[in-house]
Amino acid sequence: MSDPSKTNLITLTRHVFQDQVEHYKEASGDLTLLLTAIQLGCKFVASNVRKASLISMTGLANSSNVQGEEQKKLDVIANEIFVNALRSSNKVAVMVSEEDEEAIFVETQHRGKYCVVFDPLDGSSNIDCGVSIGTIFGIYKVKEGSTGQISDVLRPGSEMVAAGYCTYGSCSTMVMTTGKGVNGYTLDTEIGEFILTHPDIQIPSRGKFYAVNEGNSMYWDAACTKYFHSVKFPQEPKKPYSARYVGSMVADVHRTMLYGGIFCYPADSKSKNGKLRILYECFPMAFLVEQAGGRATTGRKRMLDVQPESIHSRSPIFLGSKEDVEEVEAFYRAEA
Ligand code: P6P
Repeated sequence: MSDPSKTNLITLTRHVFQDQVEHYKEASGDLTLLLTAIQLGCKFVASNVRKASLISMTGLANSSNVQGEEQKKLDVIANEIFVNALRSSNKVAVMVSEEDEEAIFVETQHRGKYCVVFDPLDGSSNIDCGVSIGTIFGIYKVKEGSTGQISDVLRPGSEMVAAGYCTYGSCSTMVMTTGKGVNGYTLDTEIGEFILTHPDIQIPSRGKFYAVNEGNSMYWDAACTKYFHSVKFPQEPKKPYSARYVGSMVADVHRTMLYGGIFCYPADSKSKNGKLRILYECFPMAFLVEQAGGRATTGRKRMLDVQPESIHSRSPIFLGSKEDVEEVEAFYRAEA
């Protein structure tokens, strides 16, 4: 009998379908098909990211997005790839992209029952120097009786039905949840399939790493300043944490998911609501972290309980190992 790991490949599609049959017997299969469209987008982007320098796809697209950020050529390409893949799936009613100022309402003949919020190429400022970047997505089901309107996406993250990210780095790994735990799938570029490589990811209850942009330290509030001081100058016999910060959320969160520790983008005196966007950065990552046994907070409130005011609203976020995040919350309670 040959090695089953080599002859009984569990692809993402097979695994999601198995999950659907086992846990969602009444499911129509629409979410599975939608996730297939997202997979296509990630495979296409992975291919373009890998050869960006070879096909002069690095550099600027001479345009800027709704965030006022200069768009990279790959930002524009990735966004169009995902919008087309989602529309042609016929499973989507509303799309929100980091790259588009307004939500996209899918025309009737292609409309489905899901809403997808996504950042097609997060961390794209790192493209030109080859640092890992990624795609982040979250999925809501339209509300009962709705055919797709803005209120279907301006909802707490706790109402998401699925979320995930795909890293584009030394390998392309899709990490995803449909509400029954978290699994990781690595892209085998030779057969074009995401293969189950990280079943049932569990974040360690405490880590040894902290990830934050220390360049913002002078702007931090008291709770934040005291927390990071506590992990850098701990009382005996505790040892200091190690600093790890890529500046690409998908890379920093992926390390936190696998190794434990804490990833933070706090609010500060120059960014009152922090930098990261609630719908397509904070919520999907918070959903994944909680499903893997971790915790995600704004410092004062469970991240997934936040009610976004607009599709590009921002929030402070601290996520990762449960005990590490609980320590941050204790510092914020003490300063309340
Ligand atoms: P800073 C990338 O631009 C991004 O949106 C996230 O991927 C990343 O975590 C954050 O911004 C980095 O921001 O201010 O530390 O460069």
